Amino acid sequence: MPLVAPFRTSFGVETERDVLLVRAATPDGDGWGECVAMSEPLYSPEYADGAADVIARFLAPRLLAAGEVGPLDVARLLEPVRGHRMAKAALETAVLDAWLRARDESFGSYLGAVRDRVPAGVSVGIMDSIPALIDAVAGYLDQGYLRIKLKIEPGWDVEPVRAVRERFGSEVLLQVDANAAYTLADARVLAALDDFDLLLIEQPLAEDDLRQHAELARLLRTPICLDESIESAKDAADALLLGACRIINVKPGRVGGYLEARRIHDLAQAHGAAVWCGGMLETGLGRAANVALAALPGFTLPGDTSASDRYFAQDVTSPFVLEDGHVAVPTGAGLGVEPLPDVLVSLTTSTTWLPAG
Ligand code: SMG
Ligand code: MG
Repeated sequence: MPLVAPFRTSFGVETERDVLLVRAATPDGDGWGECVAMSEPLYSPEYADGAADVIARFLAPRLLAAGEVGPLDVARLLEPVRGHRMAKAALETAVLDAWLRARDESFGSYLGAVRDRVPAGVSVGIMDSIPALIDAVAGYLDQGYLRIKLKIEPGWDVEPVRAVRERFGSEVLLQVDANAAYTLADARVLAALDDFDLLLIEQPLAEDDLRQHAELARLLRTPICLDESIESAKDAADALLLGACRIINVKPGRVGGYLEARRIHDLAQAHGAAVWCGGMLETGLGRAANVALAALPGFTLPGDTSASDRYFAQDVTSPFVLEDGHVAVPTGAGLGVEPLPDVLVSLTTSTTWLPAG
């Protein structure tokens, strides 16, 4: 799916989204899960073709051999396979969606949503120039986005943040995301961001640098938020207790599914830490579940849950739209959205059916 504009981060440029969808066909009806792995293993080790392979060869066969499988069984059945959380999450989501649709219950209701709409933030890529960045941010603020996240990397950090603060004022909710592009040796540059009253700095150091994040946290006033480092509720507990972060970006794909994501929410709430819902350039299918999750009570910061038109001219589902800076939580059964059949057909490049038995 072509993106409406290139999206540049510290690890690369995305111009299109290579989407892997899982459809669980059950006697009670279908369910859908979107795998958030990117086409290349740059954000994390998983990538879309690899996820399709591990699903077809190792994960789906375990579910298909297990007979009757409910959503609470999936993680346990897939546990012997190491890693591949994004692939596992897509399977669990598809099973959960089919199960909820059969029970006529929505994702939001099942997960424990307490709101019918969620505040929307937007993630703004690294640009070629500061004027181009200012134009992009102005466009998003005009549309009503309630929080701006700037992607940063060494050489594109203090100046763009200063420019956005100077142009749009101190009221704008502003945060940055480094996607692991710095080391502890950059602590002085990162501390210079303290002047700009940011909500948080996301994943400044490498994903396996929990101890270094704890050290960095002592040198900064701006709260550290972890994304790539948190692959499970166990990681979240370690990070919070170590002082490696005060805030967690919850991405269900990164942690193996919505049930583990909810555990991180519960744990963070008990710990008094804020969480927010991240994004992986999802289609409407993944977005529907993310928006439902973001409606849980502990999601106290706006998420990267933008409207469909921030990503795609034509979404796979009917589009999520921004209303008054918010996105509505779907209320229909399961995800509450379906793939539009013609759009799905026109975008599909390959399909693999894995029969039961
Ligand atoms: O879905 O709006 C979105 C993208 C949000 O910045 C975003 N995601 O590290 O948080 C992150 C990145 C990961 C994907 S970048 C291609
Ligand atoms: Mg991030």
